[in-house]
Amino acid sequence: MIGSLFVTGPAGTGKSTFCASLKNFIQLNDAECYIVNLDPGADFVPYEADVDVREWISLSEIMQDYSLGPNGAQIVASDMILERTDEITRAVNELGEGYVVFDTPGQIELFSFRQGSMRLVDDLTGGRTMMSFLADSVIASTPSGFVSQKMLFGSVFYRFFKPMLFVLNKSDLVGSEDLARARRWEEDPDLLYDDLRDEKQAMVKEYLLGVVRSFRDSELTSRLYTTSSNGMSGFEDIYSQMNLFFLGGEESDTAYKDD
Ligand SMILES: Nc1nc2c(ncn2[C@@H]2O[C@H](COP(=O)(O)OP(=O)(O)O)[C@@H](O)[C@H]2O)c(=O)[nH]1
Ligand SMILES: [Mg+2]
Repeated sequence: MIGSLFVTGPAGTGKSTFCASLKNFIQLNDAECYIVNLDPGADFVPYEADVDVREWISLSEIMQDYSLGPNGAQIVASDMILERTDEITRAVNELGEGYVVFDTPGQIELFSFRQGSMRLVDDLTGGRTMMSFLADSVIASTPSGFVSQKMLFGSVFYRFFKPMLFVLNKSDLVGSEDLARARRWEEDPDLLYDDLRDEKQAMVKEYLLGVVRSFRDSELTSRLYTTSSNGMSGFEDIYSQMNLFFLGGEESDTAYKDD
């Protein structure tokens, strides 16, 4: 494995589609890329997985065996992935040389907020990993929506403490001006602060402004990536960050500073 990228984010932000497009993009650039599906609950994924946890874990069997509904079964399935880590790691290690992209469960909490996921990430990759957090471009196009997505990004970042790309996916659904403004918000928390003050006149204002101040003070800002998984745009930036981080060169532009 050259290195890996874990694709996290809330349900429906396009994680699985992003994995498929990133693999296509990397292969079109004459490098090898494999996808590992870590979502046992996926009915359908828009790619042919090179390693698939559904080979070991079946949600419908769990529902039957433990008399659980789909939500309970998803939680049991997450724990079963941990029990099967050795077998899944062996399958990952048998893949050829190249990048490995990990698709994570639809619901963010089943991966990002489960005890044991940090260990899983290191076991599966030997620590050779970057992460990405996919947010929804439409939600992130208002100042308060942007802050809410950024807080989620921050909470995933502080779980894993890996180099992490903040990505607005589905960029095809908003105008280029909205994307440009979101990029400026990421680079300049003072501008986000001003725009937020204009948007929110209500009580929550002080709370949200405090959060933005903390982005600025904690330096939890880096660069915003925008992609359209449907339109296959924005992947050159993601791929070049992966190359920079794993193959050397300049310091890559992630919200991660290791001293
Ligand atoms: N317009 C648009 N739709 C997208 C994009 N990426 C994914 N989708 C759609 O969003 C829905 C959810 O995508 P999926 O990849 O399953 O999301 P996941 O739950 O995060 O894995 C599907 O209907 C996709 O076709 C995108 O970049 N633009
Ligand atoms: Mg998915």
